[in-house]
Amino acid sequence: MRAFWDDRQRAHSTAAEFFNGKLHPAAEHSGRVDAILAAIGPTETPGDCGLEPLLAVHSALFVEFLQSAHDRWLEAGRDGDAFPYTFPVVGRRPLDLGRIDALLGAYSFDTSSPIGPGTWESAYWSAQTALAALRTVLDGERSVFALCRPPGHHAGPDYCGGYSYLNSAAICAEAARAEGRRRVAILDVDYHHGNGTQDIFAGRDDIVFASIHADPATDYPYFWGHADESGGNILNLPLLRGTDWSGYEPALTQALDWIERFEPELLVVSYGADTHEADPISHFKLRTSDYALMARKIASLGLPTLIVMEGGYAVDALGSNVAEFLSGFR
Ligand code: SP5
Ligand code: ZN
Repeated sequence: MRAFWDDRQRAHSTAAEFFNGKLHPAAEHSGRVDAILAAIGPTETPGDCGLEPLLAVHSALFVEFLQSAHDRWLEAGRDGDAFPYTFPVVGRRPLDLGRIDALLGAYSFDTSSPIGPGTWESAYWSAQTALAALRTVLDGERSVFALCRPPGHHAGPDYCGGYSYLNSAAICAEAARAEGRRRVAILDVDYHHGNGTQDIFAGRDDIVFASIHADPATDYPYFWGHADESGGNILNLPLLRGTDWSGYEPALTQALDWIERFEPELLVVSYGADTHEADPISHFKLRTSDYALMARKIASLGLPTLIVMEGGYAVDALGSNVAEFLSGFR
């Protein structure tokens, strides 16, 4: 399968994330990519589609924030990565000026996505990687892999979080609409609910979003992904911790049937390998060989398919998990 990747996606190299009352080494690091590249063979470098497709999904103020946040952090006399600490739970004022701490809180929903000196560069090229892969699918390739990193599905119209800054899957779904594909489906099989993608597309009649993920009653991102958020163009299928392939497969069947009834012209898959049994921050029990089964079921829809990399933190298993998934599309 053709695959896209850009080395500028390595520039994002934040040291830590904050949860359970302390800093932990960042789970989302470029070692993940080394494992995947070693397992999937050669990749192609994307061209540059510019800011326009990004701005079709994300607000201009948010994009300006991502571009300038770390410089403003340094100008404020700080060092290291820019971290939010004040969150406006009662509503956000439109912030185009002002203190970096206010901006960080206004445009983030958690403390797992600090902004370092290379964050914008990597997020930008992660999105461009996805757009380049999309181009080849629109031009007739059956299925193509975009090795996106940092991931994207937690990033909303004007917020980052969950290691995500720009929502590559959403950017591609919207770009495909702009290119004349009338109906686009997004299937999110990362362990965590794709809250950003849901927020970007809720209420649309031309783009549908189906997500299979850990029940937000027990798992991040907690405030999105509950079954009762389903309706219209959204389908959420939360599953209990401990779910293995026997529990996962029926949910996948349900999601694929739902997608098929929509008769999409393109499928975008947000693929996270953090459903694997060895994942250090997740609690499903999928095995490496299950990813080929998952992929074969998805491929049986017979749709042009763009595969976008999201999470997956068991680095030792990550290369095989991704390769196994891609093998199911052959
Ligand atoms: C793209 C993606 O997979 N983002 C996931 C972000 C999850 N960050 C929340 C980390 C909280 C982890 N709690 C872990 C407990 C480990 N025992
Ligand atoms: Zn995840």
